[in-house]
Amino acid sequence: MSGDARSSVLEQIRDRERFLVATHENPDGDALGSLIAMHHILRELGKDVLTFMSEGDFPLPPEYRSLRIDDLVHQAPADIGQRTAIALDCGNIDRTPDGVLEAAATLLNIDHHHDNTGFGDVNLIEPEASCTAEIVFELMGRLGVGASGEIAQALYIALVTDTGRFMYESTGPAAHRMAAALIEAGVDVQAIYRRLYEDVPEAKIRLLGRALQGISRYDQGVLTVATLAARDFEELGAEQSYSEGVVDHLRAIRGTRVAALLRGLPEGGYKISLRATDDSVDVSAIARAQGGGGHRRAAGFQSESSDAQVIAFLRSQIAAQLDPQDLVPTA
Ligand SMILES: [Mn+2]
Repeated sequence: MSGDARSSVLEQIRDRERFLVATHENPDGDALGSLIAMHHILRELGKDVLTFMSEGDFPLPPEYRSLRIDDLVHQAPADIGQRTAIALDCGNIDRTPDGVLEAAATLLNIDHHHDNTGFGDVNLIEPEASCTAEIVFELMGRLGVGASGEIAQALYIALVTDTGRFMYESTGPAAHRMAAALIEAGVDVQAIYRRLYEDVPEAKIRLLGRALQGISRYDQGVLTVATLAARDFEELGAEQSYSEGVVDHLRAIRGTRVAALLRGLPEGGYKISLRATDDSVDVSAIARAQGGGGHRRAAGFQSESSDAQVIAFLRSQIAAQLDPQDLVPTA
């Protein structure tokens, strides 16, 4: 389906000499893993490559803090106009730093979000890929680069986190084949598992506890919501990124179709993370209505409204998408 875009990306990577790789704000495992892997792949090919990340993205969430990010820049380099930029895992250009990618000679957009806005000069969008790293992995093979230690580890972290440890619906044979290849390349599965999921700061678990204490359910439980105020983070000494993963616990509650976590921002307003349990509600459409985006079952947006207004908005959006009989309580 995206064969032309793929050949075009491969051609650009082979022909160009200077690159800048970038990803979306508040980078997750797939964003960071794809970014680091692509950086190393380009280096293996003998290219000049810079990694762009905003200063605001630091500190990274604790589980990713040990990842080494080489050739890091926080500003557009002076020669950005001669560089080929590669955006990884970015659904839309608004989730990337102002003006940096647009200034590049060519912009390659590599992503797996179905609602990707196609902002690149070349758009390699593969919605059936479980993670952006899966696309990077495939490109790597075609470029004749092997999965060396750091590349393999970065790709594996991306794969494990974006597939929900190989459990989300997007997890197919390709994801498992990729995992097998990375393990053969020497990835230490247990060490990565420990680092991602079992080296959790106490404040993060306490924050989860606070969120779970305050769960609200609406419309016979179809919508499950928890709210964390900016004050909760302060009181617990929790960083913003510590709320990552809370929404997955909400989604697991029986009867839930949509789970929402409202995270109060220090500057006011909320970041809203949405998860759907099945395809009866497309949460990316709800997020897009507020300037956000994402996947059908995982999306997010930001709002200046009050929590009550956000919840009223979510309820009306869900009701508009659901069959009336879906709102009948289930056993
Ligand atoms: Mn992703």
